[in-house]
Amino acid sequence: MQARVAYIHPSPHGGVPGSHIPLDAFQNQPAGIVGALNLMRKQGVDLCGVNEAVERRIDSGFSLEKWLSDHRPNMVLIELHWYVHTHGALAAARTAKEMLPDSLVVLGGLTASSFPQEILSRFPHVDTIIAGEAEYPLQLLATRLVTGAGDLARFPNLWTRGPDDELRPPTLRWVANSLDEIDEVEMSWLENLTEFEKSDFPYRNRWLLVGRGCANACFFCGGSAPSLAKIWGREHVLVRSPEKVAADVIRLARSGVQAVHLTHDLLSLGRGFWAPFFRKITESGVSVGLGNESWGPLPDREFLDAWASTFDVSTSYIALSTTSAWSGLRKFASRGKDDERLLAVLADLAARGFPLHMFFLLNIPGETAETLQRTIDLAWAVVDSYPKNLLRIEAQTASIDPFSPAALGRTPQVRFARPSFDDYLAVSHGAHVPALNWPIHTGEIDPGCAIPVPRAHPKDVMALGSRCPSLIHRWKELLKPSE
Ligand code: B12
Ligand code: SF4
Repeated sequence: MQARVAYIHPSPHGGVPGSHIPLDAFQNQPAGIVGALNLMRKQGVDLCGVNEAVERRIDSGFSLEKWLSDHRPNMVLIELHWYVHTHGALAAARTAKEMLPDSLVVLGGLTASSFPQEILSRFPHVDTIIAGEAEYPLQLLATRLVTGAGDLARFPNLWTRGPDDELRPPTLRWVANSLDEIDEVEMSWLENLTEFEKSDFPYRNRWLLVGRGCANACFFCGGSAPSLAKIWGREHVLVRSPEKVAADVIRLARSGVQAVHLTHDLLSLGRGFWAPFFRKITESGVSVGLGNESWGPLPDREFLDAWASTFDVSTSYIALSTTSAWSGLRKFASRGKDDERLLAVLADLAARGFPLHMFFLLNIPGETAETLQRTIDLAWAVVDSYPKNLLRIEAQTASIDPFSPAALGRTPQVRFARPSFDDYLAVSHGAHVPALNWPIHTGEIDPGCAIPVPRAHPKDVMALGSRCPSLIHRWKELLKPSE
């Protein structure tokens, strides 16, 4: 029997009328799906994959129908991990079912895991949902496809429909307890792999899975400790061994990849992880860049020296999620940063020629015109002092992930409207969703202290606009400056 599986990373909305988001936006695929799909291949299935957003970047006339009719899979795996793909994933499911009525259409990822009942009862084109971590359930699905043996209703994490279309929740929950023996690198099954590797940067880069879960509880985050406990039953952070992660970086570098971006922060993992990781890469002699986002701790000199002597700094980047210039608001987002050190670290990074990405989160509960002005002051101070060719600065308005601490009602100071599945549908085609962005009730939140930087003047603020339009957009909205 033919056992062909197709994996689809959908574009954000698949072309629903009135959409405001480009169809080639959001080209990243979940790093962890690579290993899970490679496990299926080990069971003997023939795997092909397509990234609709990348295909549309290459050719705006790309047709998913045609791709499916060329490959004719008998199982179609559609990724609904990030909620920004909600419309797109459902559009892809419809296309797959209409084209190939006998194929099994499976959805999976964090967002699908958060709304399995809603999706199965409203969208008949979806046959089943893996609501949880996927390695083992996908292996079982692959074996079933190859041998015909196995009852879907008994597979862990799998939501199905019964004979009368009644919804059947999984009878078992499964989470991985090791990711070390899985191939997280091989991706020759993806169409236009080299183009995929050029998403976001002009050189070949890959995201690499370092682990699963996070010990923090930022109010907006659906990957936080309480969220993953709720959505997946993941009670502990799982980290791959530093030697295995290093071996993957070396393998990627030898295949021509110029930079590897890690899903988890080396600084949060600590010296016990990064020291052996760096050592193994130095011993291999490969030249490759590294991408790392700090989840809280700031890098010290020892770490930066080790990084600069191990990796190619020109294709590296370090991301700092400063979040807000007000320490009180940052604390709310579990993103404590030592203010005294922040400016010194920025000077050190600039002197070493590190590409820097700085992220700010706007609209944190408790934000006022004054806290926003101080964030702008800080952003301007960075723009003014950091080498322009090395700096990328971004600001996003806070939104609430499914099952985030905010959506779970675990933010004692502030209550939020719990977003519905329809809110995420609206987000994925760019409609304005106020319920996602504004708290119902703001309590007393300690605003903390401001970082000591000079105040930005209106002309500085406008100059910042070319580096980070969203900061200016929000500033105009809140402060209504007289220019
Ligand atoms: C590193 C990271 C990124 C990296 C990319 C990492 C990558 N390529 O995997 C970058 C910075 C690019 C990124 C971007 C975004 N991110 Co992000 N990211 C993370 C972070 C910190 C770790 C990711 C990780 O390793 N997760 C590991 C686990 C969660 O997933 P996994 O192993 O890769 O995948 C398993 C399952 O999800 C499942 N699965 C996944 N897909 C599929 C598909 C099928 C068919 C099946 C069956 C199963 C399945 O199987 C896998 C194996 O078990 C998480 C937070 C966290 N603690 O997890 C946020 C997080 C996942 N990101 C989030 C968001 C919102 C985004 C953005 C939308 C932000 C934005 N507005 O731009 C974008 C979308 C990117 C895109 N599509 O292009 C939210 C998601 C909430 C939600 N439910 O949608 C999270 C939870 C937290 C957050 N707010 O930042 N992100
Ligand atoms: S946003 Fe916060 S809770 Fe979420 S992964 Fe990052 S550090 Fe962890």
